[in-house]
Amino acid sequence: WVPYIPHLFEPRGNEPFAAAAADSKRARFLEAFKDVRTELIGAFAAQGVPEDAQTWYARTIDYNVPGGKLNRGISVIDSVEIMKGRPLSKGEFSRPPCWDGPSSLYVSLQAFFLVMDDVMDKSITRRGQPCYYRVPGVGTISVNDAVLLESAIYQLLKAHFREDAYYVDLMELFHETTFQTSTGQLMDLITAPEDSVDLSKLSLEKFRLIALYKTAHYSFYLPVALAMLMCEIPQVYQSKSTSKPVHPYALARSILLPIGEYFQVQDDFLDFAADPAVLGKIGTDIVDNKCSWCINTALDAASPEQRAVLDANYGRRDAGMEDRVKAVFEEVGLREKYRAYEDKVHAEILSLIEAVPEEEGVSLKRQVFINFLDKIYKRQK
Ligand code: GPP
Ligand code: MG
Ligand code: MG
Ligand code: MG
Repeated sequence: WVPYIPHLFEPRGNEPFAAAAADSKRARFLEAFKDVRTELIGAFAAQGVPEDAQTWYARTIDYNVPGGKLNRGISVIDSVEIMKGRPLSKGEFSRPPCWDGPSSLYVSLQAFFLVMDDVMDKSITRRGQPCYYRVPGVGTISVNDAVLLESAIYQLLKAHFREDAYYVDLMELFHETTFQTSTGQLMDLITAPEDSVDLSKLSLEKFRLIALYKTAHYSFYLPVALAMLMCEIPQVYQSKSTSKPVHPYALARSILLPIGEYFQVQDDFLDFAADPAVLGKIGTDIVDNKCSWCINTALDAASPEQRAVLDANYGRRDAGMEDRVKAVFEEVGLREKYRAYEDKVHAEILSLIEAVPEEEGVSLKRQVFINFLDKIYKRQK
C-alpha cells in the first residue's frame, strides 16, 4: 500500500490516524479504525484485484472515512457508554465484534454520503481539503468509490455482527436510513434547479422537510439507534417511574429529529457566515440556489427592494452576485435572527429531554440527548 501524496494539498490537520492528543476518544477511535481499514483493504484485495486497484481503494478510505470532527461517529460510543452507565474498556472497544464497530459503520456511511453530496453540490473543499472528486484523476470515479464505501458498511456488518440477534435490525436500519437520506437529497436537489431561480417556490416548511430527511435521520437518529440496538434495548418496556409503556426508539426519534433540524439550520447558517478556514468547507448554498434556512429567513424579513436584489442575484454562479445576496442577509439581521433561533430551539429541545423518563439499568438516558445537544450548541464548525 502506498499512501496518497499529502504534499499535493495544504496541511490538513486530520491525517488518517494522527493521534489527536486533545481528544482521547477520537484518538482511540482512529486507533481501532486502523484494524477496520486493514480488514477492508484485505477483503478488497482477496477478490484478486491488481495492486493499482488496491492502492486506489486504500486512498478512497483514507481520504474520506477517518477525517473530520468524527463527532457523530464517536457519539455512537458515547451513547453506548451512557446507556451502560460505565466507560468501555480498551479491549471492549477494539476487539471484534468491537464496540467501535457501529462507529466504523457510521463513518463509512457518512463518507459515502459526503463524497456524493460534494459532486452534486459542486463543492470545493471539505474537512479542510479539496473535495474528493476534485483530487486530480478522481473526478467521476468518485461516484463508484462512493458505492464501494457503502459496500464497506455491509461487509463490516457481516464480518462482525452476523451472529448477533440484532444483525438484521442493524442492516435494516442502514438500508432505511440510506433510503430516507437519499429521499432528502432528492428534495434538496430538485428544489434547487440550476437554471431557473424562483424564490417564491421556497419556504421554511420545505426547508424543514428536506432537513428532516437529508440530515436528521442519518446524523442523529441513526447513531443513537445503533447504540440502542447494541445495548439490546427492547422495542418497548414498562417505565418503573411512570408505570406506562415506553417505546424507546420512537421516543429517541422524537427528540433526535428536532435536534437534526436544528443542526441543519446551523449547517446552513455556517455555510453563509463561517470562516471557511474554520469550517473546513467553502459554502455553496447561495450559488447552488439551495432552499436553505438563510434564504427562507431572509425572504420572510426582506423589504420589496431587498427582495428584488435576492431575486436578481440568488442561485447564480457569480461571486459578485453571491456578495450582493450576502449583503442582504446582513441587512435583514440574519445573524441576530440566528442567535435568537438557536437559544429558542435549544430551550425547546431541553424541555423535550427533561420529559424522558429515567430508568435504572441499561436503558435510554437523558444524557444521551444532552451529549448531542452540548456538542452542537453554538458550534462554530
Ligand atoms: C447535508 O447537506 C446532507 C448530506 C450530506 C446528505 C447527502 C445524501 C446523499 C444521499 C448523497 P449539505 O449539502 O448541506 O451538507 P454540506 O454542507 O456538508 O455539504
Ligand atoms: Mg453539500
Ligand atoms: Mg447537499
Ligand atoms: Mg450545507
